[in-house]
Amino acid sequence: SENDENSVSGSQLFLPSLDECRWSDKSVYGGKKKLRVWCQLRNGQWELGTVQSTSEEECTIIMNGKVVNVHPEYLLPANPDILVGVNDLMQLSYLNEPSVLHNLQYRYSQDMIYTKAGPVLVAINPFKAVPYYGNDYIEAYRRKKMDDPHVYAIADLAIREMMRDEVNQSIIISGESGAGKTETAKIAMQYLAALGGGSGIEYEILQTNPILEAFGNAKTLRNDNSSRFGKLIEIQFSVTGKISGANVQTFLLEKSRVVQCTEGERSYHIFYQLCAGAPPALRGKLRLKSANEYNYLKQSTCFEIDGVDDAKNFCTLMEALDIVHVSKEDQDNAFTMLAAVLWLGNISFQVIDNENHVEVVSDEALKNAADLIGCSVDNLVLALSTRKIQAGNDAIVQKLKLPQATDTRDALAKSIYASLFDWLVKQINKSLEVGKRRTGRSISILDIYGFESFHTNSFEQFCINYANERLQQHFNRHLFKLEQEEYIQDGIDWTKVDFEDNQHCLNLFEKKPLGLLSLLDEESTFPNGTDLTFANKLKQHLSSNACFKGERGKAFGVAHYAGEVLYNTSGFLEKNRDLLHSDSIQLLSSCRYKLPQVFAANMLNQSEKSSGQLWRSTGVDLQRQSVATKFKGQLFRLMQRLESTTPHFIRCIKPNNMQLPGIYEQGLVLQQLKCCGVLEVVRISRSGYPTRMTHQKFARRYGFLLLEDVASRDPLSVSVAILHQFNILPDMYQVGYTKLFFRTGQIGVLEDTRNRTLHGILGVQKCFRGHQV
Ligand code: AOV
Ligand code: MG
Repeated sequence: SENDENSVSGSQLFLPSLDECRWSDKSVYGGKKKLRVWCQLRNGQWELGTVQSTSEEECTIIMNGKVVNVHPEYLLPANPDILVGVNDLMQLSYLNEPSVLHNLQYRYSQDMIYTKAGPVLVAINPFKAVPYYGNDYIEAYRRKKMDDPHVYAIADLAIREMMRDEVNQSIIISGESGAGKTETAKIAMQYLAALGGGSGIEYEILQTNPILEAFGNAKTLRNDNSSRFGKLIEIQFSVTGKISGANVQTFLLEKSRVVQCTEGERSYHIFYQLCAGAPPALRGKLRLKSANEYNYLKQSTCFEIDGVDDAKNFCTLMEALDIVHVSKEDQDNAFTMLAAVLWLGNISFQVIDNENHVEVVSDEALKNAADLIGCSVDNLVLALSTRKIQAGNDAIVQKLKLPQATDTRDALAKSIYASLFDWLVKQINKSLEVGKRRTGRSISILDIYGFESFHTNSFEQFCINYANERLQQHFNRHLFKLEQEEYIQDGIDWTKVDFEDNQHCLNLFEKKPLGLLSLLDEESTFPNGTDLTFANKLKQHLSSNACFKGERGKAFGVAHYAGEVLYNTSGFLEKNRDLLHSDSIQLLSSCRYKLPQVFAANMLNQSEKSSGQLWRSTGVDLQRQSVATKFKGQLFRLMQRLESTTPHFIRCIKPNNMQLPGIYEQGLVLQQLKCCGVLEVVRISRSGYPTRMTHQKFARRYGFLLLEDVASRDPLSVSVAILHQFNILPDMYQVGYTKLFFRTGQIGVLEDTRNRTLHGILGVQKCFRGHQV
């Protein structure tokens, strides 16, 4: 019934989802004058206006002092003044898009960056220091002296519910790149550390942030400190509510950044920190040069970030590593691996015949790389320029061509870096671990990449958006469940509440054998599979799926809950295979240093463990689980863990793309509200009954509007009389045991009448007084 006969398209595209009151519906609006309305301009922006007169076809509005005639389709009711800037969007009588946008904008202009949307906390990035953090505020929220929405309030609720129910909690933070997820996660950790602190382990937990950010964050075009991995940190508490330990789990680090980097972006912070901040002895040992002398770093001309001191951050990092008990020796080992990666990138090849076969150029880079990973120059040369192929019982050594050699070098660099990252996380976990007991007293904070839709979307976006699709389902299910519980308690019919499920889209990804992931894996195993044959296969098998759209060439579209995204399959197969030649692994395992050996052992171990769902590739390339399958497994385990927790949701919003304070772009905010599902919550509650009022309160508030005398009657029958007199349609409310439940907007109409009647009464009184004088 969302389809209105009158509905038009074009600029009205997103109207039907939230206009809980049809403007053209005379029973609600007919003939009402002086009403405040939102009027949509041609550029999509909304302006506030006042209705002068209405007819079927046209409304006359005063807007910015001018009189304009507008088709009712372009109007939505605005909230009364008293509701401007409410700290919970649920308090709005009208939940339409302009009202929500305006409310958030008003609060943002007052530096009130947090607002509730029912159970969800909306956080708008201030892009400047706001004075709401630190011990005084923590204390205020702990003592409940403060009740404005805040991350602290969410963290506080999580602690209380954890202690009360002995159920694990989770704080799930989502939002676009640069929206403030990582900062928000740190603010939540700050609060938990303050309340649960005492043993000292809280300092260690907080110090994981600079470490993981150094190794897993980078400057991108969207965020100077963009996380290139997903993170779940579980903080465990004792019976008395003190922090006893923690555990960090990471998801899908963006490896490609180690070897390639877009102009204006940087590789991982740690490389620049190391180059700028390593003390002289270390510099000498690692043969370090400045960042702009390394090929992997100089693909972009950006080496520094405004307001960031890489050298100083390197000192901070070393202190943090000390605090989480990574020994000086292991720190040096780790830095050595980083230097090895940088020098690997400077290794070059020389073409030696007309078939493009290569030799490794014997230079400083080759020598340094070999020394740093701890192998002989000869072995490194062999690993980078030849490949062993098994032919029957014989091993043949084949020379590599230029692109293969470059790929081999880059794959080695990427795998060393990714292994180092995993190893580091493991060290951190060892240090934070408190035995294996699950206490039912933990709070997990999830800071994962948000939904992404760019001009061109590749494998990374494909995985990221799949993850968000899973999270969205968790979000829906949970919020929907919450609603239902209250309805059941009050004995009302909740079957009338429905919400949009994204199960179809998840099926498109996960179905076997004909789903996006299965087909991707299948094509990845075919020696002759290419990005184009993959795209064609998708079109061949999935075109009947409503969430799938075949496009020309290598493109395909997916209708995500947050909007349609067009993917380009270029690079999908290679990124999904993520091959590392077994020669490279052998090289690592033959190195004389500890870390390369550990890395090699892990890689071999991984390929053995995954033998169940293996896909095979050519020759002696190592058999491993595909990246997509591995990610899916991780996500499933993540969802299982989250499913057993009481979730608290925070949705971060980026108000502009310039990373500047004070600028609120309506279109951008709206798009995110929709993408990250805030409007969805609003919509869910709209199809439910978000406004609740006890029979008593309702009777007291509106009883005087009744034409009949009800003084002697009980609150319930007074309430019912009010509902009848005001012709509130049966679909619009439900009567519970203790409360009345209303659909959005219904109370707004009653309030309006109440206010006008009150004004009328006051007017009459004034008039009488005039007479008396
Ligand atoms: P993200 O985690 O959501 O992006 P961040 O948490 O890194 O975004 O935030 C980006 C930048 O916004 C930070 O570096 C701060 O400068 C600023 N910022 C965010 N929240 C606040 C706050 N509460 N107060 C002050 N400044 C803030 V990404 O990891 O890119 O998805 O991948
Ligand atoms: Mg982040």
